[in-house]
Amino acid sequence: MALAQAGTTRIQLLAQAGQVIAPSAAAAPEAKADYTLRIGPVTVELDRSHIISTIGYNGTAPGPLLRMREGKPVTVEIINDTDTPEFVHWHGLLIPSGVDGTEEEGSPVVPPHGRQRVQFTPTPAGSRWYHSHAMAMDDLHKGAFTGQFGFLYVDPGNDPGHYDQELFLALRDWEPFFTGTMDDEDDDTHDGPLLEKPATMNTDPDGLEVGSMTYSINDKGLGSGEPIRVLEGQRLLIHFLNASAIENRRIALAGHKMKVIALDGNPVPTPQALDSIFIGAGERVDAIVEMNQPGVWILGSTEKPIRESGLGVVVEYAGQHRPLQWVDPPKARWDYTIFGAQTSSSPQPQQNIELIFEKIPGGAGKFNLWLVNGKPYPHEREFVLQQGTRYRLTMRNRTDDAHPMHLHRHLWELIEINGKKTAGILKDTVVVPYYGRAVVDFTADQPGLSLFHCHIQQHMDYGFKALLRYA
Ligand SMILES: [Cu+2]
Repeated sequence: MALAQAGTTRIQLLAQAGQVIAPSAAAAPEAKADYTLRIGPVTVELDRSHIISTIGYNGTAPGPLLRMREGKPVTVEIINDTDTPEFVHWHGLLIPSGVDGTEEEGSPVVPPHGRQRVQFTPTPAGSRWYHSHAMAMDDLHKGAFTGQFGFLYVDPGNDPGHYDQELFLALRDWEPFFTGTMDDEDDDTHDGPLLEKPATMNTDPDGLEVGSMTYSINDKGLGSGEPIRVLEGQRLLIHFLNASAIENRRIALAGHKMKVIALDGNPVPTPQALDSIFIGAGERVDAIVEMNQPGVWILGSTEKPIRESGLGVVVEYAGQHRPLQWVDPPKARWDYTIFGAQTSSSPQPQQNIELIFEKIPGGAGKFNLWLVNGKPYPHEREFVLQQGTRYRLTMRNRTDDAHPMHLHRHLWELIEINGKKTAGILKDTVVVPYYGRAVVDFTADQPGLSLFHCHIQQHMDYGFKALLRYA
């Protein structure tokens, strides 16, 4: 492909994910920051009848796409124009605790009407993102429920660029509310026996969870905003992000297969072309799509009510005036292991850490309480790592929800999902199936505090987190 030729389209499409900030472009003359993020009120016009008032970065939600070069140090100026203390977390980057934007790790707060400057060296290359790490508790106008999220792409030194268009698409829900009836897609996560189902169940009534009825991809609901315009024969590289504070999602591009080449920004050993893709909250999936089915199609949620409430975007081939089409993809279970290698080239773990997840229905007053190894956050000094040691985390999910579990500042390798073995898949977040099990290995090579938590904001706020520390 001709890079110069694709350039115009690329920038045009990036604009859908907020403005592109190139290094130095946004810094004030007196400040030498490479990037500036200003936290403040934004309005998001999902469509003509849904205009959301929330908090975002630089006047948009999603915030600007930040492109950084792997290994090249950057300075980011964060300005907080709100009355709320904030934290900007750099999800998926291997950077020190002090700049990770996480209160529990001791990162400094961005004070209300104050500013903060952070410096770090972005690594590894790939699709990362940034978002508020503030607690929300019972306030649905805080933390990840707001529009404070954006893509961060760390460019490798040598991008082969075998694609004609590059898109950054974030899945979102809006206008969250508390509800006693959650209907989610967690069934999708199961492909095997209920290995962790307790023999006796707590049958107390569940506390309130958070739901939504308004959705978008980036800042537009399905049918509003510009379609993704393609030419027959093009190859799209799509960077998907599930920026939801609430739920895991499954998406499909009607009429097309999407070839998954990277998970959480890290290339997978065995790319797979699939009819639909499951993305846990906080996860990223990179996919290549061959545009070989002329027509006008929907790319969106596989759940009809969610798609029809906004979670989708139109993909339109040039010169096509056919009606908009959706085709349900075949039902499938999500199975990370199909992207893996047969054997791992990593060292064997030296120590095992068991992590048992439990839910106390209504244990936090109106809400559920979430336990890691029998207690909610904070733990005392349970999880102390020795630098250089390779650890195996065995996550046992004894709850009826699938939880997208995230470890800050480290990459882990998937070893086993519900008893199925795999190797070579590097991630920072993994959806642990309901009543299921996930096993991951990682090397303790990032001294400092590291937060481990469920990426569902409410679960994290009500106990579902733990700090890993170094001896
Ligand atoms: Cu959770």
